[in-house]
Amino acid sequence: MTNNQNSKNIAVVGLGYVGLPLALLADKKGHNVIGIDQDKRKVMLINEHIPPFADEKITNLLRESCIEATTEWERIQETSIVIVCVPTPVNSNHMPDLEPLKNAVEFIAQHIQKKHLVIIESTINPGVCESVVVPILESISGMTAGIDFYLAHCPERINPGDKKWNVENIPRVVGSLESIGLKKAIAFYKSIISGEVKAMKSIKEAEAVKIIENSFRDVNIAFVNELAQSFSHLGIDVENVIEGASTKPFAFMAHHPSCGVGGHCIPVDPYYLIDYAKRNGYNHRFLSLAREINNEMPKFTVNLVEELLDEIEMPIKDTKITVLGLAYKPNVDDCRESPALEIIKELEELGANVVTYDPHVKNKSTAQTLEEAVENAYVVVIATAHDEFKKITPQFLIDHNTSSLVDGQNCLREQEFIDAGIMYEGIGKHYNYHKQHDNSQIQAVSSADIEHSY
Ligand code: SAJ
Repeated sequence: MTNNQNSKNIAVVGLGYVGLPLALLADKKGHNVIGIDQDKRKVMLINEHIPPFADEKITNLLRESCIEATTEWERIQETSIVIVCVPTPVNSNHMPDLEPLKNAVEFIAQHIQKKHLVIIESTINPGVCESVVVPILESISGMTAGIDFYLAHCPERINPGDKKWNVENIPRVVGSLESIGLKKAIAFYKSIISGEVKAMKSIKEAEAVKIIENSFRDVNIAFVNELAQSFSHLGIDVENVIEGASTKPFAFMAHHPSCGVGGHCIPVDPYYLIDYAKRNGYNHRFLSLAREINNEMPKFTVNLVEELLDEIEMPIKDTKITVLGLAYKPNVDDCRESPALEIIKELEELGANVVTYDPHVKNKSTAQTLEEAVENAYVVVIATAHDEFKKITPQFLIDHNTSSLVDGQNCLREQEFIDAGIMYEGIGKHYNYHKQHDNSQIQAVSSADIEHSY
């Protein structure tokens, strides 16, 4: 049997948050998996069954896995399917950066053989497979896509930290240049995935699915972030309004305002469509405006810090401000596009003495404990809703000589902090302390009142 007739041999290129779970799943389902990554340390760790990043499921699967990790592209020749899971970031001007994908495809093109199936899982805008990937594969391999080898796109849907949805049960969509590639790709995913595997009309439609999924999320987050900015002028608690709207059993989907939108998906993917459409004559005003609103949120958060300092007539220069959280979302160690980093940058540009602490990113934190971080801070900002921070009590702040809090994730019960004399600002929960003092004799409705008001 020639190498590439052995349909069990899979190469996964890129062993990060997307590629490693996929490689481990294919291995668990009986495929012979070769993982290819240019990071020698990551390759060494994986071959030692040591997880290269914090993830409980990965740690368990890696313990019993038989996958072989390597930096040698030649190993592709032993396989019949090559799956590309390399990053597709944006650069500092928010323009798509396809270099990692192009580099990987160039190496793959040197080693694919007849009947090879190449699957791109990296998130890309419509048109990339046909206008970027195919030309590279054909020009270097000398073969013709859809005839000598096959190409499909199955956008990744990994959700780091999700306890319910994982690489095995998340439904997938698959598109290809033609029917044989589509059938082969669907057969592969059905051999490892328990969720639905939907065949798309074309490879372009498959590319568009992931982009619109995440653009949908970005515009909905921008919607509530705009409400948060508006309601902070109107004395309306946006989270209470969202809770109220969520009682509608249909046609409403709750999203929540925050200090910003981070990660390698949501704040990135819309730019791929914006750029591609612009190059083809259409200007996505709505997607662009949503990105603009979400990118404003770190500055909006810093403005709340300045307002609290104004209340206590403290200048920001050389004043200790603590930022809790560096990661872009709760209970992960990933800081890509994290709004916390933007908040820190803005505060430092204003001359503040910024102290940071993230229990999941200790190597990048300036403080090594929560207590050390909070001690004598004039303002504490919660930038990430890690479980550890959701346990912070008013008394904890008081014990550490801190009296002002900006809850960038609206993750604490504000009334408890206000009742304890802590100056609290949330995102879209702005309290005008002047008005608060004037109305001090009016007892704010407490959550207890609400619970027992019937
Ligand atoms: N965020 C808000 N408000 C929200 C939801 C999120 O400000 O209502 C912020 C988060 O704080 C974070 C950023 O947006 O900084 C992204 O959060 P996310 O929950 O969307 O997490 P991601 O980036 O891991 O998104 C992934 C995506 N999955 C894939 O692309 C495969 C996304 O499609 C999922 O919807 C999302 O997980 C999810 O639902 O958890």
